Amino acid sequence: MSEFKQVTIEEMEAATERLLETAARVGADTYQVRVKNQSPHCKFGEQGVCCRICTMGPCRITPKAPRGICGCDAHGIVGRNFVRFTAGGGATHSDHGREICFELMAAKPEGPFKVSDPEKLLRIAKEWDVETEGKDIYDLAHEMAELAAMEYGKVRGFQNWIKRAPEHTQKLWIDNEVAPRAVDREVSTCMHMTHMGNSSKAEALVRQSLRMGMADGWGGSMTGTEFSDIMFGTPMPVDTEANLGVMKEDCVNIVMHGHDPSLSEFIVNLSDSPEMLARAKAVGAKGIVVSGICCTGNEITMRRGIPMVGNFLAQENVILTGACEAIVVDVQCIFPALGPLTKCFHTKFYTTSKICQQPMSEFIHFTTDNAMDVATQIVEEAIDNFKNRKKDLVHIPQLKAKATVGYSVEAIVKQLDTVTNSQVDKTGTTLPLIECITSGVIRGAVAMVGCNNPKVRPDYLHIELMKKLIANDIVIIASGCSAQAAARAGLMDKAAKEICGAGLKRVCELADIPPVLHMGSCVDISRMVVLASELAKDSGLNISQLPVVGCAPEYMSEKAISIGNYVVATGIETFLGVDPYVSGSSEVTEWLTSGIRDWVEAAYHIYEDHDLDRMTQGMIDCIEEKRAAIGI
Ligand code: MSK
Repeated sequence: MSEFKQVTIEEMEAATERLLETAARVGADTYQVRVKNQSPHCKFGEQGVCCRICTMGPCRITPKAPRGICGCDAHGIVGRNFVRFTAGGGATHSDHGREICFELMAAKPEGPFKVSDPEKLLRIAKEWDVETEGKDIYDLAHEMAELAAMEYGKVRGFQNWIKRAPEHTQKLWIDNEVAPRAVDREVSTCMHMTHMGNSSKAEALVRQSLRMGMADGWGGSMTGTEFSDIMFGTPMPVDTEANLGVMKEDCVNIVMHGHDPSLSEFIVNLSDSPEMLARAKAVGAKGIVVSGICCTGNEITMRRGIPMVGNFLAQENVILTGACEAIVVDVQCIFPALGPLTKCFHTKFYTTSKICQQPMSEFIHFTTDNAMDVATQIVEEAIDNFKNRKKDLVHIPQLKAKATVGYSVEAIVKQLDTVTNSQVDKTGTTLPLIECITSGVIRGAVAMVGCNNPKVRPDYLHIELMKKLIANDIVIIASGCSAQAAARAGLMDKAAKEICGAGLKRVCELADIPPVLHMGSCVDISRMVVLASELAKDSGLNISQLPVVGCAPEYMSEKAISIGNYVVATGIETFLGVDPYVSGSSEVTEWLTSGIRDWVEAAYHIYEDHDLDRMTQGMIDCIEEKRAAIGI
């Protein structure tokens, strides 16, 4: 085992400073400048008390004007804004899942869309009571994709996936009206409830925001995850690297950004082909490096070991290296700044989805009919662009960390089978992990998720919280940009066991895992709630009794709040490092941080001051309280 080499926040910040010098040289606009231009932020917006749902306003709540023109108070305005924020996130994740269904409908044995994990397809068909006997695997895939797409608009009943939860949890959801109906219906209900002249009662609005989140996590996101696995393979552990240093000065660099795994899979395949490598050599490059940002990056690293060049707030940095031949985006989390920024360099900026069309980009519509043509055009044009580099602008910070990624639920279960020393056969269950937790070798688990955000020192909370938690024998499962922060810092290197407490270090050694497990992209937080459900079912406990908490310390997106709502509604205490614009209503804040516990046995903990020590202690205390409550 190699010696552990951490990459520190200070090193990453110094690398960014150096890249900002290039930005200044070429007159490029960057988010750091725009943050200054936008500061201080609007206080009404920050508190969530600005309403522009009708044209009588906009209305803003102040001590002198405690109600909007329609008479709505701060609680109604904040609650409505919170519901709409969630609907934005839930719709976004779910539409991603729907797109995956359409792609699976187009799968055929000769490709390019194929069934890569037939076992998972059969397993899900059985779960959904679909007859599999004697069916061709592609006929079954098409049938299942059709059924999954129909879930978005089903007229009656709840999302199919909720049957995966323990019965106790399902009952709580149904009894408290947070069980998700059709995905599209929940989005419509959110918009309808919050139209002028409808709901203004905090309790009702918070309840719908949870149900909306549930339609995401136990609906659209779970479909996105599971059907992506069927098409592209269920992730298993694979070694890779992370940080800006994965780009290579003597190679063609193609950076994939966004969330959809499809186009990036084809680009990865093509960039390895002898024809493309020969083309790259012909223009003077030694090879082709494909790397990823945000969740497209997470998808291709989990399945293919493709390196992670950065996360959300690093997207401008990759262009500032001057060595990026093409940045290819699909959907979500794409800065509109990329168009003008790429024009300061030779970088080609491709948008590929009708959902994400941006000025100053080259739009090539990626569909199931032209998948390989689009991938080929992009890779060829990126290679040909190598010769257009402005050599005096090229600077790739030499920061890089090793990582082992690919911890789907299936992979975690398989890997931990090696840890048990029991005589009873526990293979294929979460019981070995439960043993580690009940014996106290591992105190508990934290699901670290979400974006980074300039309101918080970027990646500082992600990385420092994880370091403190693993030092306290708490294992981390991570996804989204949080996972990429961990990987860039070296926390997904198996050698990071060196900075763990003795118990977690021992487990890492026995199971041959890093202390921070990469579980995938944002939609893959559905993997985390499935893992929590399996732990509950195997241990006989309720999910809310498990010493497990969720944390999004630096999130910025609507999707993150939708995620927070389904994680908390699943029964997992959830820690936020950024206020979701609810501080303007004591009632909404009270419901979210306490009242909802009566419905779903968990609530939010909001740390507006993003204080590292308080957040760490809050999570440790929560885990220890849960341990004490079940007598372990
Ligand atoms: S990419 S939603 S910045 S985690 Fe999923 Fe990262 Fe947040 Fe986008």
